[in-house]
Amino acid sequence: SRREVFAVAQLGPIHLADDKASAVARLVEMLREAHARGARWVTFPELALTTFFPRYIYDDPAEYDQFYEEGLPSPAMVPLFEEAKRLGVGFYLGYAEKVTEGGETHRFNTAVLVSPNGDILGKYRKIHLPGTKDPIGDLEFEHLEKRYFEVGDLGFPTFATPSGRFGMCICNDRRWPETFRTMALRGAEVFMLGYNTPTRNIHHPEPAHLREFHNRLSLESAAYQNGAWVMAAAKCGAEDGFAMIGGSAIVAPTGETVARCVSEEDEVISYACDLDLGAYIRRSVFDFKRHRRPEHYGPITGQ
Ligand code: CDT
Repeated sequence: SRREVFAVAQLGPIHLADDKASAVARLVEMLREAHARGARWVTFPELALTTFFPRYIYDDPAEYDQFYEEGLPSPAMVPLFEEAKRLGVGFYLGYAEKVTEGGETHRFNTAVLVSPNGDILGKYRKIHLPGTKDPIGDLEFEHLEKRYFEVGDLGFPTFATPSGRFGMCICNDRRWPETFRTMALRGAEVFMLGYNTPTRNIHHPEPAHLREFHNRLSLESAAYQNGAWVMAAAKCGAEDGFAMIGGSAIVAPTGETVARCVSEEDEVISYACDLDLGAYIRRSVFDFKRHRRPEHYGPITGQ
């Protein structure tokens, strides 16, 4: 077996008035707790440095640029990068990324993967952006990810790490089986993801319990159908009164949830994951080479 302790660090609310330094201090505290439990890797949430700002309407980049990071590590991230390197803990971190290349500015909803020795292994830029570009006029809040982010341009890469091959995705990506299958076909044994999921679906009225159920269903099916571990970290609780679900979880390749947060606050969960556990699934029922029939999957690849 190949056992390694993985942690998921759930964040409670970050309010609009909270500064990035206080958010990063909370991440560092959870990193230390994860390290004290023997964790080699920590998964933090999507947009982990700020409130979930796509709920608000801004027109001018001068108003919303405050939420983005430039460079890696950005100045705000430095304490986390330094402490993680000192402790020898690798991590996944979600953040709003602003890049200027060739005189053009781009904004993405991004996650970075950092190795336990402090090397930046790579980035993922969110591909399935939910919500709208223009406000829908909901009385409570909006979901304007298409306004504040471009569709990710890096595909679904996977990364060789000292503990195996990992893939990353972000929030809404977890609802799409193509996300995980693409990474699994590229050899991923661990999927890391962060999320901010409003408790109320403003686009479709549905019973409240479905939000939690669909989160869990997506994580467990992704794990089982690809024979991989899933590390899923929520930012949750009520940010300035806007409620988001918790339910951060570690899911085994059997599809079984082995650890789950019980609060809607900052909370660390961990598990000694056997990375060989998925191998029998990938050798048997989901041996892609022997059993997949891509010649019959035309519509999925747009053929
Ligand atoms: N952050 C994010 O992607 N949230 C979405 C909300 C969907 S409702 C517009 C999610 O899939 O959880």
